[in-house]
Amino acid sequence: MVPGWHGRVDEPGERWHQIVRAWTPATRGGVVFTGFCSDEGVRRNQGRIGASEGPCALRTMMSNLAITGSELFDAGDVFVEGSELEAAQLVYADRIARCLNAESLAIGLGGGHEIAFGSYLGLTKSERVGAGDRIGIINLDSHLDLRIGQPSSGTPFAQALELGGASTSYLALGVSAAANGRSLFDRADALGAQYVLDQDLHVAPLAQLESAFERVDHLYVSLDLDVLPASVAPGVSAPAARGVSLEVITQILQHSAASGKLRLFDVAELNTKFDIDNRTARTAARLIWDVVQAWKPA
Ligand SMILES: [Mn+2]
Repeated sequence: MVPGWHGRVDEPGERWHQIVRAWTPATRGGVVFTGFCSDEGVRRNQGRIGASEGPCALRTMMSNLAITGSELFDAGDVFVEGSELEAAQLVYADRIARCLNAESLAIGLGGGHEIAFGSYLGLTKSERVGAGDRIGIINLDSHLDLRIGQPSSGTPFAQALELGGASTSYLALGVSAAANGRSLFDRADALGAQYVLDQDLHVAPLAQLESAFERVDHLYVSLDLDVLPASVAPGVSAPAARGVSLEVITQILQHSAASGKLRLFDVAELNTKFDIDNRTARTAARLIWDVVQAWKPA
């Protein structure tokens, strides 16, 4: 049995906890989960601490999910020691790169949204991304996370765009005009980033997604659970007053997973301290299931 996975047994091989296996260097394909147990980015960003327990809560809620046909592997957790966030991001990035080299779908379990820079770094380090390949980042988030300065949960995509330059594009979906200052929108414009506000996402922007998929070779989708309404996802570092409906978020994720270009997906900002009846962890687990179910390899 893989640590962290446990649950109900009716018949053999029906639920995720019954089929998940420990990742080894010989693992090829399938779906690989890697945890990033970090509070440090949220602490630096002055949010509510508690995201480091996220991977554990997500495994618990994923345990009883019904199998989908995909092989599942767990590559364990990476921990931030003290305030050594940058060192942990490098360790995590190496694990992600190894999964991607083996043509698995890598799924990162956060942790604060500082997981995202580690995820992006892993993608750029992987052999799947050749010279000149274009990377598309889609971030479902009520925040732009384009802050500059000391790396935190508010900076990952500014870091990614700085590292990736013209080869990397950024689309943020569900951004709250009420929760991001003017300077952040100005920075998004200066960086050539695209964004859609929460108030404009009544339906999934399928045409915009299609054209985003066409323009890239590799897709990385990041889900900050604070993009969901606080009633659906109360257990986050910075709850959204409005948010985007679960139906729209689900559609965006399924569409991305089915694009044939999705290499990497991560879920960030689950804060177990504020999670009422595991509501947020349960929702996140279901969204991960939706991605695994819809995922098409290249
Ligand atoms: Mn975020």
